[in-house]
Amino acid sequence: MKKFGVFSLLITILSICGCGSKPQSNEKAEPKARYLYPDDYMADPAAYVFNGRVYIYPSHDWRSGITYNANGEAFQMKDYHVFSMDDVENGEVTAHGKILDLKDIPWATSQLWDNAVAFKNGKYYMYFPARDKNNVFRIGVAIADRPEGQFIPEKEPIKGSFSIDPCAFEDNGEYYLYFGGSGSTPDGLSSSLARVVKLSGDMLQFAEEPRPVVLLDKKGSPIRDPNAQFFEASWMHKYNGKYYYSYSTGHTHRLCYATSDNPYGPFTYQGVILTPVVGWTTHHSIVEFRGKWWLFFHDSRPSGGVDWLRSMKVIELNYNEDGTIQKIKGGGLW
Ligand code: FUB
Repeated sequence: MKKFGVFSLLITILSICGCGSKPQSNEKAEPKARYLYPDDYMADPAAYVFNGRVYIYPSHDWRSGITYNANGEAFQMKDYHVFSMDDVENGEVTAHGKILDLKDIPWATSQLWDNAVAFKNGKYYMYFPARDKNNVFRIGVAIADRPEGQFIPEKEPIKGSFSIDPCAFEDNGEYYLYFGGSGSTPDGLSSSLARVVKLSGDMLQFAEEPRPVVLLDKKGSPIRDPNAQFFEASWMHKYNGKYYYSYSTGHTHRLCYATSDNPYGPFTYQGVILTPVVGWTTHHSIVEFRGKWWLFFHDSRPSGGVDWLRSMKVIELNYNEDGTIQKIKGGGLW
């Protein structure tokens, strides 16, 4: 995440007070989105249905004292919590508490960012990124018997893993991990490339070399428009037999999506799911629960626009008859 600066902060402040002289959008906050946990800052909400309930696994933002810089070091998350509910619209959100702590992960040193959880053969597997002892982002696994945790981390990260924002996805009994984020490759290069990899049968390793997630425009050419290019925040869901790959465009602050007939892609760009929110980052998950589809996401409105103090939200997501997703307004002014 190479991104923050005074300009970013200024834009965010203008977004919040709605007083930018040249706003790039005049959208108002989406009224129907529900903040899920006003008691604390939680971001990157990864939502799943386990045992008839929705479980949400966010990143846990806090005031570490580090403010914005080019490497995203303001995001010093050091533990994970889990939340659940049985009614997305109005139900009580149960906070189950802490499920994994940085100090208990032998290989990790900092920055527990967006995670993902998968269920297989009676166990829950959490995939999470963190910086290792060489300051490189790797992806680790932690295992639990229940969705509420506790999650016990493996001693080493996944062999050959790198980067951030894992998304675990099950399809016909095979498990895939989508991941990647600009600036978080081992060589430190900015790489706007997502990866997809099949997981091993024991869920603890990659079963193959990660492959690029190829995103094409409607003419079949690689996407060059910054408003549509991948930056971070991979998510995969399936709808009517099609694979929907969604992601953040980073510097242009949109959540976009592309579809394919194959979980490996290539994916054809379809459009914007969520226009910019208040705050620099945008990150989400999409899940079906009791016949409705939901977009879980975050924004920085409750913190007064602090990019690294985000709050998780949810809003219903609707499809058109042709399978395209109806665009949702994020309420930001980027
Ligand atoms: O929460 C830390 C990082 O911010 C995530 O990994 C990115 O996707 C962005 O939301």
